[in-house]
Amino acid sequence: MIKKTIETALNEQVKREEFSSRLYLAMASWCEANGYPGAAAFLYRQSDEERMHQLKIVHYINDRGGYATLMPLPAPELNYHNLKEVFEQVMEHERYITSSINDIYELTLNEKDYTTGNFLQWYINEQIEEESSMSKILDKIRLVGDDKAGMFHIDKELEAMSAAPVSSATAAE
Ligand code: OFO
Repeated sequence: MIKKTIETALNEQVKREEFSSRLYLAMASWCEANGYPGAAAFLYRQSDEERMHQLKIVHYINDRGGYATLMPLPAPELNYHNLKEVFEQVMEHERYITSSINDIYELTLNEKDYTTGNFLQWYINEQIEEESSMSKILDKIRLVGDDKAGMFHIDKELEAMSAAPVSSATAAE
């Protein structure tokens, strides 16, 4: 049976992952409406991934005898000046998510809940990957600056990156 402190912390993470999904959906919509179809496809896919991250925690809490609940979410940002700003905010958000996962991991050690600590390892690894790929994308965007041809190329690259299906198998582990 999961401890109340851990259940509460995990439910907070359910909320954060759900917010991530909404945030990336809002960003995807902005990209689609502003001439970046590749970035839009990439962010729609990220939004789906975040939903999988959320579901995985929901199932885990319930499987351990807790109760996964949903909370009210703040409205995501709807207006961006350019693609650089979008990905700067993605980067900032991913760093925030990483630190929230680390905080819960620390709590599991203090509470001696090694099972949940083990469960969180998947998220720790996922955050390493996400931060690294977002930082590479942001570097490229910063490099091309205002060059339209360069930006077109990046958008195509993002489109190619979005082709891989969202792995529900991983989320269902
Ligand atoms: Fe859920 O990994 Fe990004 O936020």
